[in-house]
Amino acid sequence: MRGMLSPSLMCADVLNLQSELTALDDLGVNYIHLDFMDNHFVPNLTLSTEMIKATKSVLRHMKRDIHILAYHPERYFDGMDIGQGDIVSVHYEACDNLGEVLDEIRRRGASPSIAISPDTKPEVLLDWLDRIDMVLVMTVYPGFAGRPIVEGSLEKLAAVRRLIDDSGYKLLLEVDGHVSWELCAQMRACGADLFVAGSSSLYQKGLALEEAVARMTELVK
Ligand code: S6P
Ligand code: MG
Repeated sequence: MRGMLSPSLMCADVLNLQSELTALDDLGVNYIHLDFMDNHFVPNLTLSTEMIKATKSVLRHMKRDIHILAYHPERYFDGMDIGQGDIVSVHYEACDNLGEVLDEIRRRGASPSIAISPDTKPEVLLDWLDRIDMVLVMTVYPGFAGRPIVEGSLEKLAAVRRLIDDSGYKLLLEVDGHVSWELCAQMRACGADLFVAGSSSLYQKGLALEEAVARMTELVK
């Protein structure tokens, strides 16, 4: 399988989200990364549930890659109208009833995924691999765009890939945080399938979107 882009909408022009979405869709991008934050699990707020729900009405081919950086993520599922075709990542560190949350995502027809923050060990995933379709590895401390990569993140990404492959389950692996022009090919070599493209690549100021998408698609192929 080729590596796929998931541009992060919080890094796009937030005053023109509809045209940003349409442009990516027209370029054949596979996923759009939608961050939801509660200002508790992480000290920030980004897209609202209402905005995430509204993306459904404009997307044609692109699928929603929803990343919930919040405690009690299940409280927001109705508001985002999660369902068929969506990937929904919830944080291991934010759920005290992880199994129920994952099952609820599946019950709604979406693909459950576990996100792990930089200080969380890959081994915590072992108990959950049969209930998820993807693992999201955060390679920066979550909450903001433009953060530096956490040391040891590439090794961790490779370790998660090995852990998944050794289990025999066929799961996607997404990398989120400082997926830069310089690092994205190395992240691909570490086994990532889905690349969150933000301010350190696609949304660097002054780049034409079409060229940036083509260049990054080539780097992670
Ligand atoms: C932030 C969020 C991420 C960012 C992305 C930004 O915690 O989950 O998805 O939008 O990491 O990319 P960059 O290249 O600015 O780090
Ligand atoms: Mg994210």
